[in-house]
Amino acid sequence: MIGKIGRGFTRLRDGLRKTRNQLGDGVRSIVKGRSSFDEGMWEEIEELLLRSDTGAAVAEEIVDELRLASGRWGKPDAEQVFSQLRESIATRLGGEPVPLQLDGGEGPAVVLVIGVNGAGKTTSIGKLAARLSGEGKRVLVVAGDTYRMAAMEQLAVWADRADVPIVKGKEGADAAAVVWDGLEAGVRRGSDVILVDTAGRLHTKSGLMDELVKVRRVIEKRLPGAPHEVLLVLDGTTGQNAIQQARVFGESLGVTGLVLAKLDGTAKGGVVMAIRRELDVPVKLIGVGEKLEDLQDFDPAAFAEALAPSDATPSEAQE
Ligand SMILES: Nc1nc2c(ncn2[C@@H]2O[C@H](COP(=O)(O)OP(=O)(O)OP(=O)(O)O)[C@@H](O)[C@H]2O)c(=O)[nH]1
Ligand SMILES: [Mg+2]
Repeated sequence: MIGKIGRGFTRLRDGLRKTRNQLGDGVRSIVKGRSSFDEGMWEEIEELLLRSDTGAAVAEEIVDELRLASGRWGKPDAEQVFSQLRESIATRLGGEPVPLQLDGGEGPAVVLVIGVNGAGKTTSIGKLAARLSGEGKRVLVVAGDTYRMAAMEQLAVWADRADVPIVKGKEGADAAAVVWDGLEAGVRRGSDVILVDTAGRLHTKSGLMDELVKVRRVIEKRLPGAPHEVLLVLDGTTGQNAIQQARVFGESLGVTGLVLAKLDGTAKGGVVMAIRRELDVPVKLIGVGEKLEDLQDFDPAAFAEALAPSDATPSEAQE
């Protein structure tokens, strides 16, 4: 896999270690030492897939594909099985990456970032700001989570690290008003991209959805054509629960892309396949760690490849 070998791929592989230990290494140990394909083996593989949160339908389809392919193989061979597994996973993930739409035309591109509390919104914005700024884009972040001082401060720390300006309001200020000011500032400064952070939980009586819908409307009004992206951040460690959240947000807010955060913290990385199957929205970014460089474009082929069993080198064998 020349071309995939690089720093980004190494980080991806490291970040997906838990899922890989379960899936890639798991399949290898199931297949190793067997002299023939038997029912028990398929069941064990299906069980592994289920444990990584692919969902029942995906697990069944993948096992069917493996079973079919096994007709061409003489006897169980871990490498052949994984190679088919990788192909099945990549197919489930939908082939080509879907890039972020960051072309704002005449004005800035606006990216609205939403999700339940603790999903990883602020962290993902910080990482994205650093990356885009590193690519030479003029980035502005807007602290639309006005309910907690700490939330605005957290975004300010990220903005500082990424070396990009931030617009924030007073604690308890109307989020939509702060976002309006943020867009004004972005237009005035000639920003290329405006990243808008939002609250995950409100400390007032109004519902979160109502507030987010209002923020979205303000963006539409201030900049026709915006928001260019509405990114829903999902916590990868919640597995299948993420799908239900995506449905709720998707209905009211016109989500254009998913960010699956914290994949490094879970063996349930198979949930990406379930998401792809159940939802019409593409996964655009994945979070594989807490550092600035740990937010990656989601690439189905690289993701599948990163789940390949580790060579049992002493260091990896110990993990
Ligand atoms: N390991 C790991 N941790 C992450 C990742 N993304 C976010 N986190 C951590 O998850 C926690 C919550 O992240 P935040 O970015 O504050 O989440 P949020 O959605 O902004 O939360 P609220 O503002 O409370 O709604 C923090 O401790 C982050 O460091 C990731 O990709 N990997
Ligand atoms: Mg936050």
